[in-house]
Amino acid sequence: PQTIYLSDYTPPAYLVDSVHLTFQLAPTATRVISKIAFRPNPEATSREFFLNGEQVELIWAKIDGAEVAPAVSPDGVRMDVPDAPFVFEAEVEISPQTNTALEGLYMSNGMYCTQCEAEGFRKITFYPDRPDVMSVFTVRIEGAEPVLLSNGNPTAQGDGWAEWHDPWPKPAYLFALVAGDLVAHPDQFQTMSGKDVELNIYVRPGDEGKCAFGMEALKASMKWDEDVYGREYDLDIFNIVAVDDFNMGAMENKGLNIFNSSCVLASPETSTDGNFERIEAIIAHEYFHNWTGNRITCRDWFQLCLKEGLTVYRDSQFTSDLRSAPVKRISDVNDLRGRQFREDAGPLAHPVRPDSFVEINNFYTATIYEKGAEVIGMLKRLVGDAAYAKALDLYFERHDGEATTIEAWLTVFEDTTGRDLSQFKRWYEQAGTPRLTVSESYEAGTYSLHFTQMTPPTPGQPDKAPQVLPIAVGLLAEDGTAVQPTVVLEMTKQEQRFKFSNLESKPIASILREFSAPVILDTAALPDNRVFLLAHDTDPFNKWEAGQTLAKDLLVSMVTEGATPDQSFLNALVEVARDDSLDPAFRELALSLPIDDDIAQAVFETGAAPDPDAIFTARETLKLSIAEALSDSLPRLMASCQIDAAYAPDADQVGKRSFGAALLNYLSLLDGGKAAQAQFDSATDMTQQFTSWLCLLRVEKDAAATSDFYGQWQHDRLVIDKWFGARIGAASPDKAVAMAQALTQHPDFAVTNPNRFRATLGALAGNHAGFHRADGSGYQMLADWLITLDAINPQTTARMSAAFQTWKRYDADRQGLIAAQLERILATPDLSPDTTEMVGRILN
Ligand code: DPP
Ligand code: ZN
Repeated sequence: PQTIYLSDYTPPAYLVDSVHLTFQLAPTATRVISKIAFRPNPEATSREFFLNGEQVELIWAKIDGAEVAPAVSPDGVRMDVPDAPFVFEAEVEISPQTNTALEGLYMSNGMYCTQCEAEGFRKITFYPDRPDVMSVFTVRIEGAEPVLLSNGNPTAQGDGWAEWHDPWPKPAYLFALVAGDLVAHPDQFQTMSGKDVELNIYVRPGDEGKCAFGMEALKASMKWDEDVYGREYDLDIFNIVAVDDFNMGAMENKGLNIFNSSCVLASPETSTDGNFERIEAIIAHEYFHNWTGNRITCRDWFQLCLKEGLTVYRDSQFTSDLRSAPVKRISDVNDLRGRQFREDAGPLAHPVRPDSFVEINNFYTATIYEKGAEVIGMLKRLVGDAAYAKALDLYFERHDGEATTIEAWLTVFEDTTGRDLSQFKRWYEQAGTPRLTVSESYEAGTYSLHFTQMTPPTPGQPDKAPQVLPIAVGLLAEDGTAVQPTVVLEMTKQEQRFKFSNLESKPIASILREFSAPVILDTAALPDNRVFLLAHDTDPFNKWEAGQTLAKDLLVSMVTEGATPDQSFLNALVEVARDDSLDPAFRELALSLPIDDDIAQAVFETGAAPDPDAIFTARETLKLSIAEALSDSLPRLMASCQIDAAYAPDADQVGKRSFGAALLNYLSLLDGGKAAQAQFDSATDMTQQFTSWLCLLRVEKDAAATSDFYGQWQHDRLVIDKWFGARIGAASPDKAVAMAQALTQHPDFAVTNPNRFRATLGALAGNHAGFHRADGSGYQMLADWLITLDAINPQTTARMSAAFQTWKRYDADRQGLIAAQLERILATPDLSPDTTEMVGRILN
């Protein structure tokens, strides 16, 4: 496999003015006839004419009507062309039915669908498959399927055919086609300028009842993007299609979004509150791409964060506006630390804008998405809300219709604010999570905070320069009143001191409020005020953070020093749980302990090798202590979570149910699952049913509930994914591998379905102590299945191999066992470039 470098970018040799495609659909012999109008690119440095094409059989090709015989290689075709505009035509044959990689045109349950990002279009026909070649597409589909869809607006249709025209120039990665026996859930939306847009969610017959929530989320997204960013929808129709076999969550193809069915189908009976929230966020995300991604796209794949970081940032703003901003911020930071900090700390660390890649599919990462969004949040914090809004207006005005770069994005902010963002740009260029150390001093009414920043080396980047850090700080008095409301300190040097004067007494600092920069904050040199901050901080994020770091430090000392749960921490936690002035959703987050993987990382950072069993035991012990400390309050608190209204996945109800589930979890440790069984038996929505079943699984009182759950839901593949995942995820460490083994033998297991594969093998990798069994059986099982899957679906295999990225934190025996499995994967004949790149990076 070949490495591609950002520094090697050159403009395309030829540009495309229009594309006409005709699809004659047939499962193993689809014909694609293309007619593409090319013209030489005046900015090009070469006149070589090369069209990408993989697993595409050329039938014939013509230039300006005359048949030609191009040089065909496994990755495309080359030929001589006129030094003037010309028309290239070709007919090719492809086999959607046997396309199990799910890239290009493939079949899922008898329906045709596509996935072209990043480089799937080259598996459909010969084309300059790069995002900086944008063109207008006209598509004719011939097929027996009742529903035939493509991008843009429908222009004509008849029996067995349909034509579509997309007036907006787009790169090939945004092309989409769907054909199948589908039913529509229709609606409409009137845009801010009064245009009517037809909306549809297309699903397989039987799923019609699961579309209403997604449709409401779509309309809310359309309205929000008008209200907040002034962005209006630009076609007559917007279609969403649900597909069962899909590598990603969803795809923002112009006017025809294709969704993993798990990310759009929802009903109260089959979906949890968490599913509803995720669906709402993903629908918004894909819709928001219409402007940030489609109208303005990326020049090359190194610029992926240009659309993904910004669109994640926008969807997080949307969720914060619709639901609770503090709750959203806390869950985003949890996710960032769990996935992105992990990536940044290991062999897969890469900058938000990478300098090189082998397989771009391996760079749809937490760094590009989540850290990419954090960088935008920091930029907004530094320039202020008004300047951010002005800069975004300018961005849309200046770059509409272009394929552009991070440089162009930053220039918009420089032109709007007059700021020099050259140092800020390091956030895009330097990998690794900065460590921020703070100490304090107080003298004669002046309080100083002294910060030092340091970013550790990452692969290929031994030395790091200081980054711009917006550090939000507030000061509190001993009685909890605010003496200094939140201010943003702008740190630019490696070491910097900030002063607050005219104070009456020494204050207590609340640092990095709202998690104002994605750094690891070390407060060891400050007095330990965390119990105070947990009780008094007015910043919800830091209030939660105080409790989390207390819990994490306690768990680490339980693991490494045999400490026992600390009474002052337990009392403080109970106080928060009992504080009815706090949002129940916040109280649930405060009561949640760090997951085993976080504790393992924290143990590793003390210089010790984490013992997975000891971590599991410590966490169980602390849970029981919290349960006992809470026991007197449980009846009242659980009663306060009762909901009398009909089920709705709104913030208010969700908060009560999630707090109620946390309380039920603790109660199960005391009553052996009695209350959980009662809730399971009477549950009328999936959230209540699933959360009570999880409690039963954890106290191993699950046998009857597990078979009832399966019996009730065996016809519903999305619920059965939960059934697979929960049984493996909640299995005790000594049983997780055996459970996963048993479930891969289950008739409902399917290696070809990414959702089911992730629900099974992903759940094994997520069961920390189970996966890291000392005998290596967890490692071996995952490696076996990754080898099997690689021949079927390289993209999902490569992504899931990241489960091994933390291997160097463990003891020498475990490292040896993991390395042996990674070597075994790498030695597999015909291993895909995707998996070769990932496993190779993890090993080195
Ligand atoms: N579909 C993926 C996303 O929306 C890749 N663009 O993030
Ligand atoms: Zn996206």
